[in-house]
Amino acid sequence: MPTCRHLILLLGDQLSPTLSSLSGADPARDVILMAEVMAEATYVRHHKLKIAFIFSAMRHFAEELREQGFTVRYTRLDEAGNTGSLRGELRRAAEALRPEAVIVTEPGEWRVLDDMKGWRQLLACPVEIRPDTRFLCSHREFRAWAEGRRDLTMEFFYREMRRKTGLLMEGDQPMGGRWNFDTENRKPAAPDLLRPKRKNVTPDAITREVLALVEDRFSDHIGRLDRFGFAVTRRQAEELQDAFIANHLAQFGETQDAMLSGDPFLNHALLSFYINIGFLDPLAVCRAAERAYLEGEAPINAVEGFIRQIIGWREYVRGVYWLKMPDYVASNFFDAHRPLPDFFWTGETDMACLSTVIGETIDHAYAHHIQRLMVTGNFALIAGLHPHQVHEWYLEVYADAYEWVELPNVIGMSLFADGGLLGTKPYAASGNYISKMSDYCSGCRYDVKKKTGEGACPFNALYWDFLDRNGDKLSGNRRLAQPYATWRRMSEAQRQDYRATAARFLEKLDAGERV
Ligand code: FAD
Ligand code: DLZ
Ligand code: SF4
Repeated sequence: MPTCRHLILLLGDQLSPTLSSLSGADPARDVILMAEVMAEATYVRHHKLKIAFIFSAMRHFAEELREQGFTVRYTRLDEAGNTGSLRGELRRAAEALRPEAVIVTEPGEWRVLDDMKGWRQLLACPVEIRPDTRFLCSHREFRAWAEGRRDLTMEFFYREMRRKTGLLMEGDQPMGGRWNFDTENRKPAAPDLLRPKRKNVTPDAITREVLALVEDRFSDHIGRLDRFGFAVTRRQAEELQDAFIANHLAQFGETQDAMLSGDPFLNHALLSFYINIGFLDPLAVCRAAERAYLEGEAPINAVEGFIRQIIGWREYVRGVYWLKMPDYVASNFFDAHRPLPDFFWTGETDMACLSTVIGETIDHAYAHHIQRLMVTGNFALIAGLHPHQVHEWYLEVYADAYEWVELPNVIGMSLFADGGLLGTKPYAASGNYISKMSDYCSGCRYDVKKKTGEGACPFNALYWDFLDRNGDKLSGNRRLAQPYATWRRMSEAQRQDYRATAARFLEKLDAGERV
């Protein structure tokens, strides 16, 4: 005789009361299964903060469900008998509870979905995989949008999402008369002592227990736990959302692309962690931002820019991921093979931009978009680092990283390893961009103004060397016509100088010398 009707498996990034697998759930007849498992914590070696955040959020969410009357079967990582994998825990629970059916919401990673498809054979009952309705755009809708298009320009997808949601719309026209206010969002920033400080959530007893567990079991993973300040309940995440809208949204646009030493967060939302695990509903976050605009509390450039990231980029990269997987993960358009340098794990490099961004990543499991794209990503691109190693690094070190969102951002947007499916040109830049958008260069051993030779900023020679090395693949790209024209106008001696400077730098890098 079955001892429960449905066994509902919730994953660590499925902590939403509105989750499709919970729809129709009956506390009297159904059992919810949640499991902390080694396989999920180590398939890449996640940052300690990320593991602690997810485990604590899972434990708090299980409590919330119990308060609603649900029976939650929760496996802790250190519990005796923990099989170490999702399928193992599901089988153990199914053998004990003999459900009529297992219900799950589709996962955010292809590898888990692939495994799930074999669960029917594993269990003595049917497995129902429901769509993840927390996204605005279903797989079917995205496929229909993408079908027959020569290029998948995000901007056009974004306009569809604006129309679909009605966000910042007046009838069928965009509020403010334009769809996109990005030209107003590219300013550098100055230190601002009056910028409101971020609220850290003080760890409670549940989190403290998790922190001790993570320190004990994952001591060799990257990161430190002493600054743990993540929200671990939905209520806490909502408070952080409200604080962002009240204190930072108005300035979000103008400092969006800026980078400042000692101010890793600027006016960014720091909400991706909570949106991605399901504590915050993306549409509700956007509606709250829209309200701030309508009430005159934040300007259109900030609010439009913020909403575009969520209903535009976030939905779009998910669409691309499911459209292109499983082959997408092996993309390597430039045939880049250089291994990831050790300093990606320690921040120990003389390049101040990289040591700052990697150091902040180690401290917070966070870096903002331009740091990820134009510092670490740009370096990986122009130094020819292997896309798969770069992808795994991003998946490990950021607390908001799940493959559906991380992979297209890394493989597509940052490394152009998909050959231009997601972006129209690679985001390659010399030191000049970093110098313009940050204060990093003033504290650097290298000279950003020096183009070649000893002491020159490595980004300068690597940038030209990258264009030169990949001329056969890129010189026909209309958006790169100007840099290629500049390269051709240089004297052969100058071009050789760039090539030689880049080669010397890459030799040192390959030899494991400090750079
Ligand atoms: P804000 O800059 O304040 O933006 C607001 C929200 O918009 C974010 O919370 C996020 O939900 C959404 N958003 C913004 N940009 C993107 C984007 N490009 N793709 C998807 N959503 C976006 N984002 C992740 O959530 N997980 C990742 O693993 C991840 N990896 C990235 C790797 C690279 C190389 C790059 C260039 C970007 C990556 N991003 C990733 C996108 C973006 O950098 C983060 O979403 C953002 O930095 C999160 O911080 P925030 O909440 O302060 O965002
Ligand atoms: C990231 C993560 C980690 C570190 N640990 C767990 C876990 O122990 N149990 C779990 O259910 N989920 C975990 N997750 C999140 C999953 O890896 C995530 O659900 C899949 O990658 C699909 O997005
Ligand atoms: Fe980075 Fe070059 Fe500036 Fe140094 S000089 S911080 S390496 S961009």
